[in-house]
Amino acid sequence: MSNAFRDAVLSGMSQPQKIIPARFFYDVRGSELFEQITKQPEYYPTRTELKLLSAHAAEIDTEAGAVDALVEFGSGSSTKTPLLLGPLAPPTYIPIDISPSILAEASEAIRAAFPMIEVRPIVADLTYPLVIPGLERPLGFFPGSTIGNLGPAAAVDLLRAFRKTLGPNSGLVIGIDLRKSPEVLEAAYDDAAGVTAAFNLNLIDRIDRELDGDLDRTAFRHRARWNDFAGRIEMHLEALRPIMFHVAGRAFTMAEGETIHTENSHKFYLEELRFMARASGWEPHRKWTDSRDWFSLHLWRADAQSMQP
Ligand code: AVI
Repeated sequence: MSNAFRDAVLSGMSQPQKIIPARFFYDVRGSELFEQITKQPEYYPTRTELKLLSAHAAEIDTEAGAVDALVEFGSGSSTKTPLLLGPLAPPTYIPIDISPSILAEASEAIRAAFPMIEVRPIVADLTYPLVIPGLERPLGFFPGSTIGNLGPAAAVDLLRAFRKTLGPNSGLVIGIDLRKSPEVLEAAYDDAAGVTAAFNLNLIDRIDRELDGDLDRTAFRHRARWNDFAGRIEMHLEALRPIMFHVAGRAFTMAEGETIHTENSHKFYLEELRFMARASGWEPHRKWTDSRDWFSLHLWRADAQSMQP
């Protein structure tokens, strides 16, 4: 991991627009800060999705039909899962995550809460299709609008990988954030308590700690901007003054106002999501939104025509 991080930072810092991929936010401190973000009053996605899940889990169960396993991609601490596992009561729950420790802890919690359900955790990078033996009618679960952190091509690749992993008789429940006013979005990614700022600036600390960096955290500030053309919130770390620093023995400079682009969080029109589903081997079946149309929950079914099992 630390080599992948070093390679990404060295190559990203050498580009005209400096960039560090958002997946590197999530060291132990970054994951804690993300948990705190989800509780901030301005960060509506988690709360809204939880409400949608509790309101519609029974309907999701009916619409999904018989399911032999719930397969959660990037399950992390599996906090939203009980809302679906209750009504669905599948024989098996398969959480997939890259972090063995988080996966083990979450699996124990689910076993304790649902002793009738067999929990079969898999440590894996969810970006590649997996072979999971014995799945006949699985239901995938990918909450949190994590799909929005990818660009359009990578999002379709990931959804195709899910389709391959789950097979021809599967479904997918996916939570996706929707377009709304830039004021609401910019506040959600720049909360008054400064938690999102700390989450973004933690990348500077991580570089210093893990890559022998000498970046001064106080020389940067957190920026969250809505990019209307691309339909995404962008997070940047902006240099407050001209700076020079080292990472893994290499020197870099930044001018005042120059930024490191650290995250994209795409927000979608419902219509775009139909195209995205169909482009990746899924057929939209049902969708649910909150009263403000801020967040959406979807049930897609495998499109049997679109690819070989
Ligand atoms: C994990 N992901 C869906 C979050 C988002 O909203 O894009 C990450 C995040 N970044 C800043 N706040 C939350």
